[in-house]
Amino acid sequence: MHINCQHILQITEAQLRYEHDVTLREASPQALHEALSKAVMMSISEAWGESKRNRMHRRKACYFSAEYLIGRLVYSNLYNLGILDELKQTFLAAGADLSCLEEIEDAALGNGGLGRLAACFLDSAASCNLPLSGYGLRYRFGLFKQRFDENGNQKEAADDWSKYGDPWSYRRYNHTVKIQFPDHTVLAVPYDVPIIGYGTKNIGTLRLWQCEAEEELDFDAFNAQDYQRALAAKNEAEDITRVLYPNDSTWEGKRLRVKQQYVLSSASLQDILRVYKVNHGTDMSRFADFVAIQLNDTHPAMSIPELIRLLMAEGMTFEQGFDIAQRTFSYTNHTIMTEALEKWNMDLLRSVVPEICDIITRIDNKLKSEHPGLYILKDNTAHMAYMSVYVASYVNGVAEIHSQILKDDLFHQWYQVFPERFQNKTNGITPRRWLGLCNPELTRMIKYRVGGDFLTHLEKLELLKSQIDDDMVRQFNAIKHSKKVALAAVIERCEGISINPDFIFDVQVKRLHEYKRQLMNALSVVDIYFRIKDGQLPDFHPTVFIFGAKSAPGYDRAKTIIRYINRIARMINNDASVRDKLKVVFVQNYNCSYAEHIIPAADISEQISPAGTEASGTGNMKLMLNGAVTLGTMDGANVEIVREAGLENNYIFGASVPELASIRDTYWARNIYDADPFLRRAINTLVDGTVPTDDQQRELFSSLLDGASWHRPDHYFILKDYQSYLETKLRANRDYAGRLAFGRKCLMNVASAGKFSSDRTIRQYASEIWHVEPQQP
Ligand code: 26W
Repeated sequence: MHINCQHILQITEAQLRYEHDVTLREASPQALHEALSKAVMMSISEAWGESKRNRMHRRKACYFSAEYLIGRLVYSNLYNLGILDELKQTFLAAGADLSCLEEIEDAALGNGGLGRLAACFLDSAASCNLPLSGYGLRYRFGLFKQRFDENGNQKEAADDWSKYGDPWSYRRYNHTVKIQFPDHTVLAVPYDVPIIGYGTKNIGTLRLWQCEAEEELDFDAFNAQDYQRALAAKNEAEDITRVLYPNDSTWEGKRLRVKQQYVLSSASLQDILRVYKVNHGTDMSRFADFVAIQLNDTHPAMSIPELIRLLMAEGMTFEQGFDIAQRTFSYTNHTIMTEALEKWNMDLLRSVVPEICDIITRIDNKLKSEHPGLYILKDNTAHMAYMSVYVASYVNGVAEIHSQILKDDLFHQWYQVFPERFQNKTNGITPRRWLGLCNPELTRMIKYRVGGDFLTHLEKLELLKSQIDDDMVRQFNAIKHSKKVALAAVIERCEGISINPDFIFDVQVKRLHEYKRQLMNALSVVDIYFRIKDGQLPDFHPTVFIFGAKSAPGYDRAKTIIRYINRIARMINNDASVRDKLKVVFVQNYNCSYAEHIIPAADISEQISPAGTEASGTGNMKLMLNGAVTLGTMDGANVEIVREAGLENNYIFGASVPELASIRDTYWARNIYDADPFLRRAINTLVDGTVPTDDQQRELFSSLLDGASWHRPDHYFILKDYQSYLETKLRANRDYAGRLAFGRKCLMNVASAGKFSSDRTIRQYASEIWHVEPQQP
């Protein structure tokens, strides 16, 4: 698509004049953002409409997801349009520096991996000209903003991401639909976000639903001066999409969440049915020939009974509706942690969506008559994952090892009955945002060697392998250093901590969860700290350990771990005797935009979950693509990362899935504690006053050594894996001194990252699950 930068500048200036009453030079970042974004929206509108018309009569796929972690859109959209650099020049010449847009807030309409994956998939589908539309919810407040108080506690604040406007969406009130609940009806109003493909005219659509009341104001109540009641319906409706639930991997059976899920399901299906009728007429029997729907985990699983309900309202029988639903839906599982699996109490469900309950009951009856032994309903509880497996055409995990565990373990009985349904789709990431945009320096180096189109043909990275020589390694090392200098400036500005770019940057960034073992990382840092002070690690290469993580606000253990790491950081950073060796930084409010600074600067990527717990991981892929080596376990996508890049170029440690399975019931962490004085000294800092202690740290300590009523000691095998972890970490540290040999390992990782493009993943979904074809715009 050709977009004229001078033209964008002119429209931006006009917008600024009549919407904000300022000149380009006077404009605030927010005003500039709004005006510039609107100018771009105008200039893509024709291509967007054309893309929609192109799709009308063809088979298409819809992605249903409660989360889209799209982050900041302005740079990535300009990047995908191919005008970012030129536009920066054009604006600079006119007196505006677009780097001020770094101040624009992220749209954090997701928690972590699952939400970011959905965003990467949309980028890839648009770039690959695949007919995919996203459906989701437009939360007024996204994932909370995080800061740390003076004691290192996580404090949450509301994320009012659209308070200065949301120029990257159009409100489409004419496509509003009604959602019925027993006691009231609400409106779902769609907001459409363009998904701009890279290097193509094709523009996809993300449609986000916002709940509003049918009647904003009850005038009778207002006249009676009862203002509460006058606004009650408005508030009750808007409450539904008021806030994103900040839970990641722990499930809570909340009423409002049922409502959110039902709105997502019903509004999206009503919309799809409306469009189907426009394009294909009123014969609904061919619905599944034209529409495939992917359920991003079970959060949108109520779509299954809802589609059957809507088809029955059109005159079909239950059996006919079921058949169409079965041919329409597929289901992706993203976690095997049992505490994350959605199980709704039927009384709660019935009080919010009674008709959905009736249909779930009929689905369950059908299942039990066909396959005694399998169930969806048990003990008055609906198991949403089981319903999804039963009705879906295909069920997939998100990395090979994860898909295998689904078959062997979580869905074993189902696999025996429906073996042909089970697939794997190893996750991926969009190389545009996670290399092209965040690391233009490395992108330029690679382009020069493998060709300009590698960001859409990431397998071409392989061509680097035969070219890696000392010159190239030096060039890579220089780029890495420059990205470390840049990150150091960001950290200085945001955290007030200065770090030395000559240190190793060891990075663990991801949601805080016990299974991700940030605590194990922290314990190793404490251990290393004491050993340095004891003079035992004379050759230790100076290292800064960088953490970034949000904890679910109600997850007390995770919050305790954050505070503990902050206490460790304070102790170490204030100890002048290790100043030239060690630094610990826990960045505040880790999000997409922070990731875009941290990831290109990392030397070592920590991916340290116990084998069999992390479904895939996608941060591991982003770090690999930017030339970090992985310090990790044989878990999730790490398995495939080391298969591609070589064991010798990464740092793999810890017990395997079968090893952990075989010790699960007999493992006694305290034996390891008693036998290892170094580990003991590190663990003791939770309780011995080395850093401030408290009841929660004591509880954490005893959860490791004694367990609790609901779990065995050291549930996530920190002590079990510790020794091999520390050894491997120290080996990586020693290897780093050989700057050329280490840089070669980094480059081998870059060159092996081709598989992890989400272009590859989305093409596999398109051909093996959705059966949709790319279409030239
Ligand atoms: C209902 C509470 C809840 C919320 C979110 C339960 C579970 C989730 C998600 C499934 C958590 C999540 O983001 N899972 C991550 O999905 C990524 C994309 O597939 C994987 O790479 C990560 O390994 C997985 O943890």
